[in-house]
Amino acid sequence: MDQIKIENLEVFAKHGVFPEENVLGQKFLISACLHTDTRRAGQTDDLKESIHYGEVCHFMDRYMREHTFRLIERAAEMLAQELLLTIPHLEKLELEIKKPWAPVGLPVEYVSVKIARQWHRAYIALGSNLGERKQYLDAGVKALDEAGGCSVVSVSSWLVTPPYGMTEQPDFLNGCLELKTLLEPEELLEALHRIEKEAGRERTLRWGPRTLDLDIIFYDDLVWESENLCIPHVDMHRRDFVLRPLCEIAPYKRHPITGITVKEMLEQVGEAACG
Ligand code: PH2
Ligand code: MG
Ligand code: MG
Repeated sequence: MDQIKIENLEVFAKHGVFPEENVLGQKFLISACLHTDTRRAGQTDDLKESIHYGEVCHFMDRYMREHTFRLIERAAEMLAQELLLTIPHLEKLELEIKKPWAPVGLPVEYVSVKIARQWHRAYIALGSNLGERKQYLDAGVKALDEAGGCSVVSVSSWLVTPPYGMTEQPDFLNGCLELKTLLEPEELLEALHRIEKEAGRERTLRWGPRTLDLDIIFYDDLVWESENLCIPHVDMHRRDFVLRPLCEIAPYKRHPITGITVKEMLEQVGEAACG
């Protein structure tokens, strides 16, 4: 991806662990590397197709002056998040905050913190087979779109599917959505659990009936396994009720381990079902 760079923007602000720093203030130098596709702007000569670096400078200056944090880690974290949420076309950001007058008591050019933060793309499968199924799924989409650092990009249609696995339970309503998120996988899982809980989900039977089930299918091209989370979802390639709606919104997305597209996985599941 292309980059737009801002080097050593000078800001006077009051971040610091010592109370004097929060009163007197001092100089900070901010450098940002903005990752964005500049091709459209390059072709059209239209600023709206790119990132206005002047706006970004003023945004950073205002944010740094209007907030006071103890740590430059916190200042960088918060500023990076606000920039990604606010600036259109900004996909990824490297941000360095330097403190040239840091109260170290020794001659030092500066101390700094440098972080990289970015938007991730996740695909989430939704399912419900208790009560007002459509309302639960719609509420799930809304809650995800409103969750901090999350934005729903596209949603499949809702499909009625017979129960898979434990078959003695009501039919499901299933669908999938694409999510833009600043959350890391484990944070995203926590957010999904919170939303399931708010939909009255009670975890009694594994694979039992539920008001709302939200599963991470893909997260970028990440392959990840931990105690409570496996990405890609372990059984997705066998599940018609995941692949059919997912194929509506991401037919050519490839499984990061097998390299097989969603469309191909769906065809394979169909063939297996036909014997
Ligand atoms: N979810 C399960 C188990 N079985 N069957 C269908 N049709 N739809 C589901 O969402 C589903 C299921 C466990 O999460
Ligand atoms: Mg599930
Ligand atoms: Mg689940």
